[in-house]
Amino acid sequence: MQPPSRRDFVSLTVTDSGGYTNGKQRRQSCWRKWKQLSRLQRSLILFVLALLLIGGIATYPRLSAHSGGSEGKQPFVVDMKNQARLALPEPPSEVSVTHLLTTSNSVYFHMLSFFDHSWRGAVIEAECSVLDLYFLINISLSPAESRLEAVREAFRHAWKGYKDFAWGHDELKPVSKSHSEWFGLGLTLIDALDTMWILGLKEEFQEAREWVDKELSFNKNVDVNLFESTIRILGGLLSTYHLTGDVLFLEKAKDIGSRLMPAFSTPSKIPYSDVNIGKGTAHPPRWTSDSTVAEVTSIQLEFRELSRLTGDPKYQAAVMEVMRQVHKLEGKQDGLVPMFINTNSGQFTHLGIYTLGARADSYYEYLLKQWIQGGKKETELLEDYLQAVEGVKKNLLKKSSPLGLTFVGELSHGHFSPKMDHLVCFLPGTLALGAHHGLDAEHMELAKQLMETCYQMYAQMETGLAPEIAHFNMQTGSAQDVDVKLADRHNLLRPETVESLFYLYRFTKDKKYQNWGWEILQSFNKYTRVETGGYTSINNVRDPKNPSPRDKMESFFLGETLKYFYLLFSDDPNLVSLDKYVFNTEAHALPIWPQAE
Ligand code: DMJ
Repeated sequence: MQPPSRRDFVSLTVTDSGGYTNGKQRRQSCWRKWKQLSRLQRSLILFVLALLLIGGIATYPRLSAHSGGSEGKQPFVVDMKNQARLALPEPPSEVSVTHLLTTSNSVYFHMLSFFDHSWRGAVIEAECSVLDLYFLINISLSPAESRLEAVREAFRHAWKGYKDFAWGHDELKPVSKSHSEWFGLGLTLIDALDTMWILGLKEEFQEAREWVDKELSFNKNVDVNLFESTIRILGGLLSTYHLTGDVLFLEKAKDIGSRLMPAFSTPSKIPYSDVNIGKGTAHPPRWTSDSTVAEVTSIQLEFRELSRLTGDPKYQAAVMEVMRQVHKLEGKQDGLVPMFINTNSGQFTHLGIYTLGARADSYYEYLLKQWIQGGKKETELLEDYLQAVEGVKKNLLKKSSPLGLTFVGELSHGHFSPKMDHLVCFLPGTLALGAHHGLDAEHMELAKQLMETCYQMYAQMETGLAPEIAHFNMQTGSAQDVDVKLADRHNLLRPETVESLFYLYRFTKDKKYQNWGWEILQSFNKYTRVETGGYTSINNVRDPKNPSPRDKMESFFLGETLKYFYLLFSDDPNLVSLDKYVFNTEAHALPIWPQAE
């Protein structure tokens, strides 16, 4: 057994090297060791074993029931707060009584916290007789490792639900143990591919690869949304290709990419929202000829990369034409764009409403990220981004009461509304990324302020989970900064805050960002985890007694939220280096183009 890596990491095991069942030999060896100990040592051990036995017996049935039955004698750690079970890779194989003796104070300390359920990482595997008792206390996982393992465990749990009830379909409905179809293309599976790779879940990845190889076909008479299928499917396949080097994913990416191209055949060259990938036809939604600004300006990273990989410039040309037109359009306010654009005229419509939330959000994100992707040479993109940040500062930033949180509101025909979508929480991360790539240090200061606000959108809710939309109080004397309207109380397992926490932690190394993320992960586990597998979006973040499951696990929970949790808890700056990759708006990593090009 390895010595504990920290004083408070103690292992007490009574085992043998050959397994768990050869009682006689082990008993003899333990008995010999036992007799060599002093009376004080024996009393101490007996005292701790008695405590462990009581705690283990009291806790085991509940934990075992929660975790869905027995896995034989495979040791496992239990995260007491989340009631989650983390399997240990290898059974320990040595007696380590000395560790107990030399660090008995910390053992005692941990036993206390174990009993009041505040310590995450107690042990649990008890058998009948004292000498057969097999206890493992804490295990040598460092806090960082155990957080990473908790994310892997959450992913496995989500994946189990998807595998059992929704395999090959778009989304899991974890409560009804069924699935829903959007495009009929295995959306969750594709969105999750690179997450599995990054988390090191090789078996799960191989199964999914097998499905992509054998089952995934884009030759289907289905309408897909251009933006959603670009960011999730094309982005997911390209990212997985880059991380793994497996050309299967590149071939699939080329296939879907070329099938999406009919969307650009419009009078204005501003693409339609929907494409039939089987028939090769495209159309706007039934009720309008408008497209959403965020949608037509957040497909560029993926199509540009497809051109670079295939050597065919048509993909890049189509999406850059959109950027060229949007760059010079009338109707912006200080760099802020309206939410709609017409596919016939190529003009903005519904002028006068400005938001960093739904329908505009990723326009701003992709200005910066395209500039980074292309090696920081495309100055128009940078200019538009910098102007937009100034536009946000001038028109949309205000402070709340009582905490004085900086938030981003909305402007409607000159009227300010203190409404902030959770979607806006991508902004701290994007601002921090820009500062990392050499933009004004003030951007980082603003990023930090907004990060605190996004965290408070979670912390001030009774479940610890943010609502879809928050309204900020600005009157002095308000009791709370964040108000939530009845219709806005849902949480869809969205990633934006965790995403920004990841960027902020990467660049500042301030542990508070990891700790905030840890709190959020625990809240997800407490209120959205479905026992039989999967996580569900919920209707009411203000009612911990009845958060009211909506019975849907969005693909971005696996594609983005869990991936960003993992990256947040990792201290390795080279785990998807931000100097080599840029994440698309669905958290799929695309390479920053080599400078020589
Ligand atoms: C994801 O599909 C993407 O992050 C997109 O940019 C916004 N909406 C969801 C997640 O909230």
